[in-house]
Amino acid sequence: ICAFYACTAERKPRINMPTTNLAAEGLIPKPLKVISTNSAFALDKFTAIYTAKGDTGFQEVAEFLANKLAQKTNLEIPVNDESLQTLERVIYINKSDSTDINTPEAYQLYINQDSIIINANTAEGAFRGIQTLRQLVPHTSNDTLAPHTIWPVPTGKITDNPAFEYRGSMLDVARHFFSVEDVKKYIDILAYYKINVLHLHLSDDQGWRIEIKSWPKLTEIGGSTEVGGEAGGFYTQEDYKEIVRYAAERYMTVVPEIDMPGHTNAASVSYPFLNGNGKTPELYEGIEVGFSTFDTRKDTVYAFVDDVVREISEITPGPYFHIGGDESHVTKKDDYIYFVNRVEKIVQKYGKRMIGWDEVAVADIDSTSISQWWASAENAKKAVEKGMQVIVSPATRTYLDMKYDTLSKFGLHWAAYIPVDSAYIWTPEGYGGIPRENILGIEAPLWSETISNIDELEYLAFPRVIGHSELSWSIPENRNWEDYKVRLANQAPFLERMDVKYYPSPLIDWK
Ligand code: TNX
Repeated sequence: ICAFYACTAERKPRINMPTTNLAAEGLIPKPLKVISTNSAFALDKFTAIYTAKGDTGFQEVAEFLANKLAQKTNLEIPVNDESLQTLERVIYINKSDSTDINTPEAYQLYINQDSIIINANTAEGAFRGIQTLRQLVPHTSNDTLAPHTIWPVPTGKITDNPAFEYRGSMLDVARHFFSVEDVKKYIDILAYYKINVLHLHLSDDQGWRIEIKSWPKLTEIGGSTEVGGEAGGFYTQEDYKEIVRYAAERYMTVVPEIDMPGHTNAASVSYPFLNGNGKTPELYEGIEVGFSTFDTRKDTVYAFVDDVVREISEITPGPYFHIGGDESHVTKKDDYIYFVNRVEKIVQKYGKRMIGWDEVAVADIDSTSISQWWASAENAKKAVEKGMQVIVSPATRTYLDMKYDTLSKFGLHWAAYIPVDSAYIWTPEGYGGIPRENILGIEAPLWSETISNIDELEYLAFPRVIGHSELSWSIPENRNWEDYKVRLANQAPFLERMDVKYYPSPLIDWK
C-alpha cells in the first residue's frame, strides 16, 4: 500500500536539517561575502549535477566536481543525465552574464535546501566556485538524520572574487628533479586552494630539466645529475605537455623559467661555447650560486636562446615566459643589461610576456614585462618607475624553502625562519610601497636544494602555501590570523586524505 504521501516521502525523504552557520565554515581562502541561512542541503544518492549546455568547459567542471565528490563520499553523482525523471536534489552550474560577476574568476554559490546553484561568467569562475563547494562537504557523513547517508552542506550565499589575478607557487625542479606524478600531486592540492599559477624553475647550475629538440645535449648531459650527486632527470616535451594539460584542467597557468644569464652551468657543460666566465665547466652538484654566466656578447648564444624560447613557448599556452635573470654575479653589468634587453625581444617575438627576477629591472625593459620581487626593494622601485607589474615574492615571507624554525628538518635560513604565522601575517597590498595597481599578484617559491622527494617538498610547502593562497585571493578585511588559524586546523582531514605530509606546526591546534 503506497499512499501518495508515503511514496513521496520514501522517494524524496524529508529530512530535518541541523542548524548550520555557513559563515563559520573553515573555508580557505576566505570568500569575499558570505551570508548564512542556517539550514542544510543534503548531499546524497539522490543528488544530480546539471550544467549550462554547449558552453565550453562547464560540463568538464561538473565532471571534475563529480569525480572529487566521488573520492570524498563514494557517491556516484550523475552529470547532465537527461534520463532522470524527477530531480531530487540538484547542483546547477550555470553560465551567467550577470554584471555582478564581473571578472573571469568570480562566482556566486547559492546553497538552498533542495538546490545548489553556482553562477559564473566563465568555466574558470565555475571551477573556482566548485573548490568552495568541495570544502563545504563534510569529511564524514551523517547516518542519523535521514534513512540513508547524507553529507549536510550549510545553506547560504557566497559571492566571491579574487583580490589578485596572479596567485602562484614556484617549484624548483632543477636543484632536485621531481617527477610528473609529483608535480601533478602538487598542482592538485594547490588548485583546491584556488592557486592559479605554477612556475617551474626548469634550469639552473645543477640541472637542465626540459627537452629541447634542437639542443639534445642539454638534457643528455645537463639533465644527468642534481644536488648531492643523484641522477637528475628531465621532462620530455610530452611530459611537459602533460603537466600543462593537467594544470589547465584546473585552470592553472604554467610559467616556464629558463634561468639566464647566470645559473647556467648545466647548459654550459652541455654546450661549452655558451660559457662566458672563461672556466671549463663541469657538472655541478653543490648549492653555491652566482658563479656561472653565458657569454652575452656572442651571437650564437642568442641563436641558442631563440631556439630554447621558441620550443618551450610552442608548448606553453600561458602568456608568460620567465627568463630568470637573478644573481648573475659574474656577468658584467653592461653585459647583463645587453643580455636582458635582447632576450626580452626574443620572448616577445614568440608572443610571450617576459617575467624576470627583480634584478631585470636594471635593463631597458618594456612596461609589459613583469618583475618578480624576491630581495631588492630598490629593483622593485625601478620596475614600478618603468610602469611594470610586480609579482610579490619576498624571501622573508614567501620562500617556502626557508626553515620554519631552528628545528626544521629541511630548508635554508639565509632570509629568515618563517613559521606559519609569519608567512601569513603581512600585507601584500602596497607591499614595500609598491602601488596596489602595479601588483599583479603573489608567488611562493619552493627552491629544492635541501629537498629531494615529494614528502620533503610537502613538509616545506604545507601548510605555508595555503596561507599564501589566502593572501592572494582574499581582501585584507577578510584576513585575520586568529580566525585563519582555526580554519587552517580544519584542513587536516583533507590533507591527510590526500596523503600530504604537511608540517604539523605547533602554532596550530590541529583537528
Ligand atoms: C636565491 S631567489 C636564489 C635561488 C636559491 C634560493 C635559495 C633567487 C631568485 N635566487 O637560486 O635557490 O635563494 O633560497
